[in-house]
Amino acid sequence: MSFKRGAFIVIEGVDRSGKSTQCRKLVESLGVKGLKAELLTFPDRKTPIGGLISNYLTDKTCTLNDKAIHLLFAANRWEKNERIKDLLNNGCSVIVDRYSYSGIAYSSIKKDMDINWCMQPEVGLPKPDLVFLLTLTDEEMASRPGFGEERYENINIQKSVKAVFKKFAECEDNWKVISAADTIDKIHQQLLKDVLIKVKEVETSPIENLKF
Ligand code: Z5A
Ligand code: MG
Repeated sequence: MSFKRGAFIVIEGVDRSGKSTQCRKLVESLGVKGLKAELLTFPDRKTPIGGLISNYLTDKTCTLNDKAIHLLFAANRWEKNERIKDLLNNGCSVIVDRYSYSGIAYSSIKKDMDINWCMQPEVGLPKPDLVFLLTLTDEEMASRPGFGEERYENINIQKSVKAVFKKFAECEDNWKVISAADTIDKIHQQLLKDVLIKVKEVETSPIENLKF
């Protein structure tokens, strides 16, 4: 019997676009269909590096240097490099809630943070087979229940981040833009359909690495 790897799926999008909801539902539905799937979330706040990130996000008085926090977010992904590859190589699909593109988007909108510099620490990480971008119009974004208390949770930052995500979706070959304004179930059915196709499509192809 020939070896079959899992698919590497990422969901990106602005705050409250439903990423975590959709990631959980995908893992659940793949499981129901007898397909192995595991959920990973970035930032992963449970590791020591993730703890520093969580403190930065929740404590707005924390004055960590912009390049330092950028590298911590990237390091938090590198911590999971082997885990992601092991899962994929063991035939388990990996569903990821935010990835390198969030890292690049949220950092590169800051003053004096060059986007090419921001991309470099992500180079060499496993490349997703498919990235879903959940989109909301500015009006829809503003109408979602109030932002929380964390850093970055304001409409101007989210609008700037949305523009970076849009550029990725236009330039990268493996992105699919999905309106996040539909019902949770309708969005899920759309995503699941594409994920099932992707699982079949990549099962015998090598895992690629990110390059920008
Ligand atoms: N960040 C960074 O700077 N650099 C990096 O490298 C990474 C991240 C990886 C924390 O991220 C911050 O870290 C984030 C980017 C930055 N800052 N911001 N903004 P996070 O992932 O921990 O948190 P978040 O994604 O921003 O927020 P969130 O609340 O987890 O959003 P979500 O996952 O997209 O949404 P959700 O939890 O699935 O749903 C939110 C609510 O909407 C919930 O009540 C749902 O039931 C409801 N919902 C979901 N879907 C729908 C639909 N379709 N209709 C109506 N209501 C819905
Ligand atoms: Mg979330």
